[in-house]
Amino acid sequence: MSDIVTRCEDNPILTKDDVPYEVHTVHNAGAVKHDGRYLLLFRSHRRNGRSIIGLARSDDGFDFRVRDEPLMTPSREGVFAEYEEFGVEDCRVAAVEGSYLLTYSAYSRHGVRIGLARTRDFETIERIALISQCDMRNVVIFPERIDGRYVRLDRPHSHVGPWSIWISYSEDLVHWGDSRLIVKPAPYHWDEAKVGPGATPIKTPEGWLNIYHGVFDTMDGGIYRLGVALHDLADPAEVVGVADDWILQPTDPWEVSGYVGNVVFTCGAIDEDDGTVKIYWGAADSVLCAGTAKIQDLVDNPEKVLEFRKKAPERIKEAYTWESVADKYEELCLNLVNGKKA
Ligand code: BMA
Repeated sequence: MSDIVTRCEDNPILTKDDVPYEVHTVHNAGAVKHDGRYLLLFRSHRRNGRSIIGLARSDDGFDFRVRDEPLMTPSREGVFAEYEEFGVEDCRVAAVEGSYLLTYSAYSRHGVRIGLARTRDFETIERIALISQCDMRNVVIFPERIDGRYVRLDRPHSHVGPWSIWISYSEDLVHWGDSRLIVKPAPYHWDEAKVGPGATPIKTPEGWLNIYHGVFDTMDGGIYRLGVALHDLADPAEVVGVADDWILQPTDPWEVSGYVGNVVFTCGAIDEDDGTVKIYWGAADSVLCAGTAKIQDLVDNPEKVLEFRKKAPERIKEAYTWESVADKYEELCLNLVNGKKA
């Protein structure tokens, strides 16, 4: 079976050696087309272990040149200074109503939350608001309002609940609510430990294509892979399908080992008029890679994306519930109290 994503022959397409200022890594990048050029808003660790966001531009989507200065460093002003103290990470970009919305993880001694910024030209960035409390990561805003409201997928960063994809809505981009969990990790599956939104959703005739990341814990640490889900166009809380198989897993040496080994992690993908999509992923939290796929293959190729539609509702239902875990725990405690062996 051939791979659903064709890796770029020149991978990794960006490394720290391409960056004209001092960084230790180049990875997880939001992606968008602006004025006919491809832009990547990538994350870099500095040598102090904290992250900043840089900008790279390209005419063909593969050969990128990095801007002389970083695009975003932790703010020194107002409320943003307090909440970005430990760095800004994993930026996503959505082209909405004539400007570009950037969502990024803001790290501080208070935890991780989401910042929202806006730009028109990728030179001047205006911070708008911190749009979540702690702890939240991986926020992607849909590129258009749906039923009059802005919509986002997000992922609460919780050690109590399952690490799942949620959906939230807003009238004004600042205040978000009506939040609901819509995709859980599936037990004993490649994404059983965590799922989280990846690239900004792509509109297809069959639904919103959500290229997400999933994690499987092994004795050797977590493996980060990419998968696909499809959401109803008119009501994206309605999950039409989640593919059974992953679409990309760490394989190349720079994906398998690096700052954090066995990681492919996406924050952005760009759909083209010819029915393909360019997917960008951070490899081993160290370098940046690109690949292409046919959108139709991702949406419904039955050979490659196993029972894409049929499997999904079942899969979501099958995901373990925390109530059942709590029941088992209670039973165990009662047995111990009653002197029974577990
Ligand atoms: C996640 C985030 C990502 C990172 C991934 C793998 O939790 O921190 O930025 O790429 O882990 O380390």
